[in-house]
This record gives sequence, structure tokens and C-alpha cells, in this order.
Amino acid sequence: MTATRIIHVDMDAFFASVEQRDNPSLKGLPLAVGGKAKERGVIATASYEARKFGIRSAMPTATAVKLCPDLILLPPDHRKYAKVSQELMDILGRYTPEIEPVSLDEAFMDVTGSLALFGGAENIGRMVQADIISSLKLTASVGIGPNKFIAKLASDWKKPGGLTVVEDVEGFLAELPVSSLWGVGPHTVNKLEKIGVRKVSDLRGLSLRYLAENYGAAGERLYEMARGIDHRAVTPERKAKSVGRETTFPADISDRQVLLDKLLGMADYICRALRRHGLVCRGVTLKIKYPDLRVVTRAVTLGEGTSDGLKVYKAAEDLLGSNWSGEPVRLIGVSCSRLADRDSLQGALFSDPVKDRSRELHRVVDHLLDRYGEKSLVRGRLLGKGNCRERDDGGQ
Ligand code: TTP
Ligand code: MG
Repeated sequence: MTATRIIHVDMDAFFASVEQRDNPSLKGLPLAVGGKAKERGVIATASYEARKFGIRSAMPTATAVKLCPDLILLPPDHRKYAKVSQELMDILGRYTPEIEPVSLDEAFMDVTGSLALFGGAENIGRMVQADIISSLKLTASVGIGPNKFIAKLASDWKKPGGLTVVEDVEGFLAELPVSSLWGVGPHTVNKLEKIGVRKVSDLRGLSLRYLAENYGAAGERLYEMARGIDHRAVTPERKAKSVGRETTFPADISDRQVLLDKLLGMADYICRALRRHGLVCRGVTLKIKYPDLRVVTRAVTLGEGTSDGLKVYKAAEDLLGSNWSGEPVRLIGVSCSRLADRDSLQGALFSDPVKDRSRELHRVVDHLLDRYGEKSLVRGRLLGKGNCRERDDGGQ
């Protein structure tokens, strides 16, 4: 099996570079794009020439002008940047359909499937950079690694115009300050510093248990980031349409019935959300996380679209049956994807009495839930069974 290769592309000083490109007399000068000082504006971004003076994004323009009295300030032209952004995404699309734009000037690419075609991830990174220069007359930095987390850190490594391939994840992370990790703000940095943790290699010395007890849900993320682990998939927009739920158990679960009951509750909840939006799904994904943080996700495609909780549950139950060996489980989740409008799939000329009855039942159930609240109706099987920490999985 080919190892996953993720590329992160991030344009250099994006707004400012576009302005310098379109007005060459601004090239090489300290330039910032942002609001006016006298209107209490802030800097959106600064050219690399302006950054030498200490000017940064989100800094009040008044401060920036004090640091560099010759600063050239331009108002942002968002329409223009959005057009360049679209051109950028089109370039990335030449190399893989698996592209996830993160903001106007950055995107992840999962190039695992295109490696053979283009001669490896590094080659793709170089071709992307060359295309951006020739088509857009702009420069981008590229990071390549086994997952999104590492690729993003790598693209920031040699800005501007850099290309960094991370093969030795542990070595790459070791010397980085913990503040360079995603979501680690000044509060966490201070807290970690108090126990002598400054670098990612220090963080690796802390156990999962210690981190979970002292940093809650963020502790698990810290543990994973310290090891360069990141399970998030590159999600192209077409695939981003999913609805899901997941549950972390207070104590690991080995009891199959408990897992099944949880899946049934989640399937019912998700399908109700689908019905509320007039949607059906054809994809069902089961996610299992084990105490050592290994994650297994398995998906199945249904023969036809559904918003019936029992059908989604059955699919999840089958997936559990064929993919779970009985080891204790830390987290379980289910999500529904390949969503479509319910009406667009109702092509049948003749009604199906069984489906009509189940649709009518859902209508009544949904009406009661709307009227008397989510807890007013519970499947008999789930009566009296408590809830755990449960959250939406971020699908939309
Ligand atoms: P970034 O990629 O963070 O910054 P950048 O492209 O200007 O510089 P570099 O990547 O080389 O460090 O953000 C992309 C654009 O988003 C940036 O050009 C302007 C805009 N932006 C804001 O408007 N406000 C902000 O606080 C930030 C960080 C960015
Ligand atoms: Mg950028």
C-alpha cells in the first residue's frame, strides 16, 4: 500500500504580492494591505520587505506606520483576491481532485493517488510552484508530509518560496517550540512551561493519561501532535457534505451491546437531522478509536438513499461486525455522507406501500420530537441508557 502523501500549498504574502504583481512599481517596497490608521484599521498582510520592520498581520495600522514611516498602505480588493484564489485552486486541480481549500491562499492536496502519474510528491510540489509562477506571476511555499498537520508545518518552514519534504517526522518536530503546534496558544504554552515543557520533544515525555487529566480534550490532541499523528482526511468540498456524531466513552468499552446501542442512538439522531433538511444519504461510515489512539474508519455505500435511522444503524452494525475484533473501544462514531435531496431521488412512478408507511411514521415521530423535545421519544431498546460525551463530528 502506498503511504499517504499530503501537500500543503500556501501563497507568500498573498494580498500584498497580488498588489505588487499588478503594480510593478511597488515591487521591492515595504507595502501593507489593510485599513487606514485614522479609522483604527489593522494590517491584513505585509510584503516581506515590510515584515523586516516587524509589521505583521492583525497589527493596528497606526503601530505599523510607527515602525515603518515609509510604509505604503493599500486598501484590500477582496474581489481580486478571490479571483486569484480560484485560479490557484484550478492549478492544484491539475494534479489531483483531492483538494481541500483552507482559505483564499492555502489548500491541502492528497496526492497519494497521483504519485505514479507525476513521479512523486516532491515533483508535484515543484510543478505546482512552477505553474503558480508562470500562470499567476506569484510565489507559493509548499510542505509535504504524511498528513495535514505535518504538511502545514512544513509549508511554513522556508517561506517565501520554499519547498520542504518531511520524511523524518520525529526529527522534524523535536526541536520545534510547542507554540508552533496547531491550537497551542499562550495559555497552554505558559502552563506547559511551568512543568519544563518547551519543545515538542519535551511534550513527548508526557503520558496520554497526564495530558488528558490536565488538558481535557486538548490533551489528546497534544499527545498526538507531539508524535506527528493526524487522522484528518483531506476533504474536497464535494465530500465535505456529511453529518455525523461521535462519542468518547468515560471508560473504554468492550461490551458489543453498549456499542450497538450507542450506534442506534446516533443513527436515529443523524437521520432526524437529514429528514429535517429533506436529505437522504447513501454513504455510512463507522469510526472506532482504540485506547492507544489508533483510528479505524470503514465506509459502505447503500443501494439507495435513506434517512431511516434503522437502515443507517444496520449498515453501521455490519461494519462493526466485520471490523471490530472485540478490543476495548475509546470512541465510536458514525457519519452519513453522499447526501442528496430526498425529492431528487423519488423517481418512482408508483408508490411503495412499505416506504410510504415508514415515511409516515417518521413524519409523526419528527412532529412529536419537534413539539415535545428530543427526549420525548426514545426507541424502547434505548430506554434508561445513559449518555456519554457526545459531539457532532464537524460534518456539515
Ligand atoms: P496568510 O497565508 O496567513 O499570510 P500571507 O499569505 O499574507 O503571508 P505568508 O503566508 O507568506 O506568511 O494569510 C493569507 C491572506 O489572508 C493574507 O495575505 C491576508 C489575509 N489575512 C488577513 O486579512 N488577516 C489576517 O490576520 C491574516 C493572518 C491573513
Ligand atoms: Mg499565505
